[in-house]
Amino acid sequence: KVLPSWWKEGVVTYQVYPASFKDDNGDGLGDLRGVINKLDYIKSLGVDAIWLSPHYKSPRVDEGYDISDYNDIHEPFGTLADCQELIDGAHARGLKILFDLVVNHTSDKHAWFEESRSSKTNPKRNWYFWRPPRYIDGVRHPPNNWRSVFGGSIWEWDEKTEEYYLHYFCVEQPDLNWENPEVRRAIYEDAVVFWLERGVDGFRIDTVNMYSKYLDFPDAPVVAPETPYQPAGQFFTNGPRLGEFLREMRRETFAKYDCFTIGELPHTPSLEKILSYISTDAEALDCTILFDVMDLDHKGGQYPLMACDWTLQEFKRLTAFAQQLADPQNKAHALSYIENHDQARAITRFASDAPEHRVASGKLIATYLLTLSGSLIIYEGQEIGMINAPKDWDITEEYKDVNTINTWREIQHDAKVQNNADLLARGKAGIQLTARDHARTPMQWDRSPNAGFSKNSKVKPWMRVMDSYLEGINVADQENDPESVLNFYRRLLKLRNEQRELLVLGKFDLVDPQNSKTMVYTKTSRDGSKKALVVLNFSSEKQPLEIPADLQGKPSKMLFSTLENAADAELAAYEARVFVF
Ligand code: TEU
Repeated sequence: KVLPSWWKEGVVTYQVYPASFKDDNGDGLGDLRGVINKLDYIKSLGVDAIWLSPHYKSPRVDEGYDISDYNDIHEPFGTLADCQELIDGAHARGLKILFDLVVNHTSDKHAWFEESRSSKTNPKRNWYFWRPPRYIDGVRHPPNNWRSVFGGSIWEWDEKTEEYYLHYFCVEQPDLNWENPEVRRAIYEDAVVFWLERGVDGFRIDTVNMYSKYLDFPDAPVVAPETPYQPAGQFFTNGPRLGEFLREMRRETFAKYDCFTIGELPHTPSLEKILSYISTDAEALDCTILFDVMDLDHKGGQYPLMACDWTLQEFKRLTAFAQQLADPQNKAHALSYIENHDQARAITRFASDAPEHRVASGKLIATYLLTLSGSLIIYEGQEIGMINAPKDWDITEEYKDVNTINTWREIQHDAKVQNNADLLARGKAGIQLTARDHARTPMQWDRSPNAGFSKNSKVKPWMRVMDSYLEGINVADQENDPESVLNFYRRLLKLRNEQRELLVLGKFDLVDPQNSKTMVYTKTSRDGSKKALVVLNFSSEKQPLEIPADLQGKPSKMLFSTLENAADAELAAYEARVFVF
């Protein structure tokens, strides 16, 4: 049966991170009632859908990506009834709503795992991966040398049953055994169909390419000889049975509903591989979250959050790569984003958060994202130009993410052992630039205490609020300012709809791949009759405006500039302009 598909021509989704969006009950943690009360605000932006990061029952070791019951709500966030009200409230406003599907792993407090770990003969023992130790010179070692995403071995020793269990992420996030058909059935029923039946319009699917494991768990090559565990992202992803699992999940669940699926595909650089999951022929996923642009400033290396130099040329090349997915001949669907709950703020990373450049940078980032073809995700706070936490925040005191805490502990330890002050300084700088915490500070609503995040002005929010709410980075101030980043997002989203042919569906072509200061591209309508020219100055210096040769002399109109008085042949610092031909 062919169902109508609301997302096929591209939709804009607003991501809500429930812990940090709006605290209605005054306990210092955001909640579902807070989201419900802000539905009109979300609608006013001009987006089509909401993606809600996990709100399920969870010990929140990894902020809800460790789920202990797929059919219940994290108590401080609200109840099942609140959740239904949120789904219905979104629908009443013409918004679709996507939930987060986290089924590579559960929490160690999930009833399935508690049974699994209870004895070697428990019927759920093989719902997770259990392995005996390997002994080297009589000493007990984990079955292989892979390093977990958040540090340490991927194997955790269980005293009671004397075996190791597998966890790619935290110790508290054991990996489910997708090889077992009973497990797959339970996942489909509990985590997927349960919510589709309640009206959810689809899922953003967490770490979707980790379901199928390389069951022999070979050792990874040693790239960091001074530590016992080695980065193994390549081995975590795209295992032999992945395509089969994804097709089965779609057949058994998604295909029966008119829903949209966005799957995270880390460590998947080849177009062919990506298309094997998301082309319409693949019948697996609808589109993907890629990581290449986001990893640019902290890729690889021994410590996860260590920053590295990046170039605008690479940024452009990777954007162009991802935009190929919007090309009809690939029979796929493109999805772009530049922020989410795992990413520090884009203004700080890719433009400038200096007070004199912030607003321009926020509009530059908006112009970049909102002129890309396909679907988009905008992350809460991005629309008001939120920036990274200030450098004077104490890491141990203010940063909460398990990834940051573990990484910082490791760096401090290694720096001490090696008497290496440079390592410590680089580690700190990396965290200040790229830690996930920067995206997780409370949303800045107005100028009242705690930026209006909590109903209770006396409460200490679960994460510190950034003082930048007093410097104009808050919703209320920006509502009243026609030139604010917030109103710019609104205008540009409207323009994107008016110019769908070019901005949503057009063919993307880079004009100046080698230029290290500006990013220039054209968007061509599918019938070839119209073109948009997007010009972005990613530098703090003026740059010449260069119209590509084939467009020179053709009649054109400037759709907008992010600057009030755009000078003809010169781009101001961080200015963005869009023309149509
Ligand atoms: O993240 C997927 C992922 O691959 C991470 O390794 C990501 O690169 C990392 O967060 C960077 O520090 C997803 C979720 O988005 C993330 O919040 C979860 O922590 C993770 O899965 C485990 O569920």
